[in-house]
Amino acid sequence: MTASGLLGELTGVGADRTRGGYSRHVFDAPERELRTWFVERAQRLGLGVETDLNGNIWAWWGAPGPDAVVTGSHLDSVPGGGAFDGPLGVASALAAVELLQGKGFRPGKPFAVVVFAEEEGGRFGVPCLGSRLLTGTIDAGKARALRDPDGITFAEAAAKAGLDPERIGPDPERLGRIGRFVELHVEQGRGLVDLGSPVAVGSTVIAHGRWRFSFSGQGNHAGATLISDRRDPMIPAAETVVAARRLASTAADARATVGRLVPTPGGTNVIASTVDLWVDARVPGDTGTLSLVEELTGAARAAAEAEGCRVEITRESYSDDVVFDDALRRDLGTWLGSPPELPTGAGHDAAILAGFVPSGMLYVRNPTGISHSPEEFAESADVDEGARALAEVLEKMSA
Ligand code: HGY
Ligand code: MN
Ligand code: MN
Ligand code: MN
Repeated sequence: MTASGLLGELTGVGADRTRGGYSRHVFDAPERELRTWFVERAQRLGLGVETDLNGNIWAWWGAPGPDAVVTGSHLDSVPGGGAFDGPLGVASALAAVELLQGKGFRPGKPFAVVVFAEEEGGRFGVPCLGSRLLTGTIDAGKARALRDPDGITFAEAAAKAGLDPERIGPDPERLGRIGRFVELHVEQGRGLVDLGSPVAVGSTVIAHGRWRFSFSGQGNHAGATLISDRRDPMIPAAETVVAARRLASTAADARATVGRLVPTPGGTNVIASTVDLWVDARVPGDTGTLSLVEELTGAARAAAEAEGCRVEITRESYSDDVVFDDALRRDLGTWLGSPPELPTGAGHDAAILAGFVPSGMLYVRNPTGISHSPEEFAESADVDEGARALAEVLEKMSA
């Protein structure tokens, strides 16, 4: 089955009728359906499948072992996301195995396809949760206690999915098996369109993090409360949204986004008592993101004080700049006839693993250049070209 054919099997799973696109979040019904699809497809290729203590799925071609060649990505999405971000890398990995098996290739070293859990953080708020747990780069207790919008903890959701919540945490045994890791991913920008190439090699991932700003004031009646008597948390929240854009516009190559803002109680005729918003900040380099957020914190505190409100700011996740392994990056380029190399502002599990094992990425052209949106796209011809490129490099890595 080609990668485009495998992807086609996922059409409609988790389609979000209200927001458009796909909403597939760790351990929810659509994501569990994708897990079942992956296990079934991997077993059809004769791969041995196991779900690890953090909900990541490993499909081994032959016996698990050290110095393994591992490829894969994620199946979960952002709310209302596209069809390719994540599943493209998983479908291409399965298609690459089938291509290699079809030509009679057998890996000369342990070989696995992996699906990481909750890469988008769309349910529990921390991106790359599965790969952070695998590598021990998130405190296990903090991870277990993460709550989704309905108040369900990750531990409770994991238990319902059949995991032992007490075992959630670092997995040095499985991490220790990985020799090198390559993730194929749809490009989340227009680089390849402008360069006229179907595939690129990843070079860097810029630093990025997520902060929660919780503003609290006095809930009250929208009609019976004079402006002079208000302590409306929506005001400093709105000023913080605008300040984030202003600060990101003045810092080189910076990005700051507020895509999620939740007033409580959320009535049209009600002055909110609290407003929570989340800032996604990303600036290349090892200090830019943190200093942008520091300035934003000052602006938020001043705005809150001016309105007689309080604000509490919590860092929910942060990742430093990542440069992918130099030797692997050069090998990927040589093996694929020197395709373009692309930096990215998008986070990936490969960037989490890069701190522990030589990791690299391949990108597949996205003609719209749009991602985290139903408009995310990749032509079938490019999808299948990407799977062939992945098969090529995996064969070289596991010979
Ligand atoms: O947010 C990101 O950059 C990635 O899609 N998780
Ligand atoms: Mn994404
Ligand atoms: Mn992704
Ligand atoms: Mn009333």
